[in-house]
Amino acid sequence: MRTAVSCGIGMAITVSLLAGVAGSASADQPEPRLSEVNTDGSWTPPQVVMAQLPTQCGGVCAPGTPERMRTQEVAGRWQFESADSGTTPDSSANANSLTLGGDASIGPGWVDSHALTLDGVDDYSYAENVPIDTSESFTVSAWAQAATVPSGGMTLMSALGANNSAFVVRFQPDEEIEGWGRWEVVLPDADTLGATEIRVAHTQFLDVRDWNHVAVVYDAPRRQARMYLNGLLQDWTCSDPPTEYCGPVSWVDGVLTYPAIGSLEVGRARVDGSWAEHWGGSIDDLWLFRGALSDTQIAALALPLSGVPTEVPWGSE
Ligand SMILES: [Ca+2]
Repeated sequence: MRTAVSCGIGMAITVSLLAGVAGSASADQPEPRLSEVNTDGSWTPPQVVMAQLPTQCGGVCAPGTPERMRTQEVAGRWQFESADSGTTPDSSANANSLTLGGDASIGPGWVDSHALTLDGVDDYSYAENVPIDTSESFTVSAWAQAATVPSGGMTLMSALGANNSAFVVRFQPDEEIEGWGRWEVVLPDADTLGATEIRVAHTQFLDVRDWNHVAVVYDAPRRQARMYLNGLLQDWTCSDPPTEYCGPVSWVDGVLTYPAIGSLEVGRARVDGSWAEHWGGSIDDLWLFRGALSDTQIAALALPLSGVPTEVPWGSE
């Protein structure tokens, strides 16, 4: 896990190093410690020191808890570079392969060489379990491109509960402007029919027929859901002097989520008891993380770079 170095720890190590160099000039002094952690004279890089600190506070972190003190782990990453026996591998340590359903296939890609290709009719991909607790902080991220202008809503991914979906990341096309519309995440507050749904929408993106990077962060301690498009939150600030019109913004506070006990679905959602909203086009480099990634980390994920290692991006708060 990559972790930002806090000023406190970083300074402690720096001071210790300087003290060690100075102390080594005297033969009467014991061999200096070169870090605050080791007793054998070896030095541990700051990012490893940080990784050894307690990080677990899950969904009960007090407001304002630094992000580095919360869990940030890669729970799944699917790069869609290959398929074997109807599955495509998970690059994370969980090795949680996605099953390809319908005529889903591996086609031309955006990140590295290939991507998941879906027909928008009955293709999909899924894992039997959602490898994150969606009632605690989590982050999902993927690249998506529609093959054509969609005639209705299309789902990038969803996480099933018993009765509805803990989250659905979807695109809703505009009825008049071709290729336009809004990206949104739908978050019911309970796994019950008729639960209250909170939607976080984002309307600043490239044409849906271009590759767009979509990311959703649920920050449980803050009860905040954030949606990023191409690495950015939507944030239309008020004019100066302020007017009544100050929106929209792509985050919402006061969001409660529940744990998804069903499957992770890629390219479809469960609507009124049936599979619907099939994605027509391509999906690439899908990540799931435990923990709420920072703006900086989301921006890093939104760079379409090849050969990115499967680890938490640098830049936690
Ligand atoms: Ca790929």
